[in-house]
Amino acid sequence: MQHFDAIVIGAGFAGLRALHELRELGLSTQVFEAGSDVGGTWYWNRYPGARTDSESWVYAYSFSKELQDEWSWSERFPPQPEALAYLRHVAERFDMRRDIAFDTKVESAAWDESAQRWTVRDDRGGLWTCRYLVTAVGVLSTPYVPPWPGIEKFKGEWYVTGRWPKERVSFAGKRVVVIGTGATAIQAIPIIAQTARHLMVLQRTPNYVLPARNGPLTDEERDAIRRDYDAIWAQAREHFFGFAMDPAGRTIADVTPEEHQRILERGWETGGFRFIFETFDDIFIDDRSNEVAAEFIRNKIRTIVKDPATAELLCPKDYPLTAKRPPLGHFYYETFNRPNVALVDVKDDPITELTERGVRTATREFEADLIVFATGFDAVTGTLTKMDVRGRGGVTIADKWRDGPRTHLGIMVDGFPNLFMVLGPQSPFANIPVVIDGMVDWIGRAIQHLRANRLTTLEPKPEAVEAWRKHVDRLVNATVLSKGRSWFLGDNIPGKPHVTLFHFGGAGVYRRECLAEAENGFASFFTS
Ligand code: FAD
Ligand code: NA7
Repeated sequence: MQHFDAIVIGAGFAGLRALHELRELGLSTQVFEAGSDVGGTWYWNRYPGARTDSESWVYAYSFSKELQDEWSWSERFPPQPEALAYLRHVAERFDMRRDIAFDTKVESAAWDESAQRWTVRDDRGGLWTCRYLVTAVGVLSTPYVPPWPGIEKFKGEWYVTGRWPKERVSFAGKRVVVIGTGATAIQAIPIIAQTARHLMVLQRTPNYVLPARNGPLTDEERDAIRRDYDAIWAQAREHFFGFAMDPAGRTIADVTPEEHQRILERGWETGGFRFIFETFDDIFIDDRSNEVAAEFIRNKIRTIVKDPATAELLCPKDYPLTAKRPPLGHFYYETFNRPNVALVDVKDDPITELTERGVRTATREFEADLIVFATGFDAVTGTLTKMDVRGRGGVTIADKWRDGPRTHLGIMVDGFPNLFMVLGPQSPFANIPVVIDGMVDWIGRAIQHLRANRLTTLEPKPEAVEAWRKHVDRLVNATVLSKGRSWFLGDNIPGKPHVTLFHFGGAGVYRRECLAEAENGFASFFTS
């Protein structure tokens, strides 16, 4: 049984960042990755149209000036192959592959009380031990497909977006059914529509889709980004959602209704999340402001989509803007003006089964040659609870979190010493590279603290975990976010507890909360 100072599970954005940090501390580190390459999200999500919704210049690492200087993004919102190429470049640039075991899934990890170590078992028969276990398993890494009966009867092709094959999938001449209208489907639908004979979109809940306004970056823009990287990162670290944007500096109440429309129009044309963050600062905390922005979007849908019945179906009406994560569209609404595309509302006529010919709802059957399941993920907790992770006394993390996750800082769990989660539940909902950077930095500090003080274990006190739960609840309740049904509240999966899975207090605030813990000598933690 080989021993490492640290084992990292996952070789996506978080796992690579963690490996870099642990190496800098001089720790022997082994990474296990279920996929055949680095990339995580960008390795698995190869569906047509997949690309980031974060602007490229902040969807990157900030730990190396040289890396920043040598990498050039081609577009404002890079496509999946480019995001994957970036992570491959990082792995090679920092000679990371030698410490990563690919095609190796960690099945279990158990805290060994007597040895004060973790024992880790993989699916190839490997058994390992480590002092520090770092999970970097992703918040959107376990796809969810509702358990409809009948898939084995279906005679056509079918694909799950989060497990898209490496081989090219052709839609040409086919009758395609897409199930779902979340961020993933909204990226895929316009591309599939270009070649499918017919595309049927089965929608349960419409989304507020913001236009991405994607485009290539010019050489001048790229030079400017490189020149300004320090300022860009300083801005992103402070921004509530980790983007390089300044607050709008105004609320809806500050200006006239005519001004509302002018400002929102400018935000709409600028594209991306700037529609929300550079228009009015109270969109996601004030119902009235939210409704002004929401109605603006509904009116845009009614203007873009020519068939009035389809337009009304596409208009979200029973939850506020941002109460579901707003997707970015690349001519999404325009796609419904194509003669080969149809939208069907399955809210009151739910899908019941898959048949030999296609998809059946309570009252209808939709024939298909190809079905795309864009039905989301068992988000945030799913990947961790499906692994057999056992802390003190053999308690599994799935049991510990039966009524919802319990963590301190979204990084550590009481009863699970030296288990460090990058992007654990109750960590910030924000542009993820910014969050990962702060979390991994904190993990590095915690391990340094242990080593400098000749300590072996770190584990949060139960009262700190309870206080963090109350804190994240308070934060979400101060926003409009709790007024919808969303995967970030566990609502997308029947039976999953309805609890907030994220910290909605802002990326900058969170970073300071973490730093305060470190500077306070880790007072909320037991050490031994
Ligand atoms: P992942 O990239 O999910 O990597 C986790 C890795 O862990 C996977 O490779 C998985 O195979 C591996 N793993 C899991 N369990 C095990 C196990 N038991 N054993 C071994 N390996 C295991 N975020 C943004 O901030 N901006 C965006 O624009 C954005 N766009 C997105 C678009 C899509 C389509 C999706 C699905 C997500 C998007 N996200 C975005 C969120 C995205 O997941 C993160 O930005 C980021 O990629 C997460 O990195 P990660 O390393 O934490 O997790
Ligand atoms: P989402 O946003 O969870 O979207 C899943 C979609 O699938 C959504 O439209 C769901 O409708 C739909 N869905 C799920 N279950 C059903 C059933 N039973 N019947 C009909 N429709 C269903 O996942 P995505 O992959 O699109 O996006 C997740 C994140 O990945 C995204 O925010 C980005 O960060 C990347 P619902 O809304 O639940 O009614």
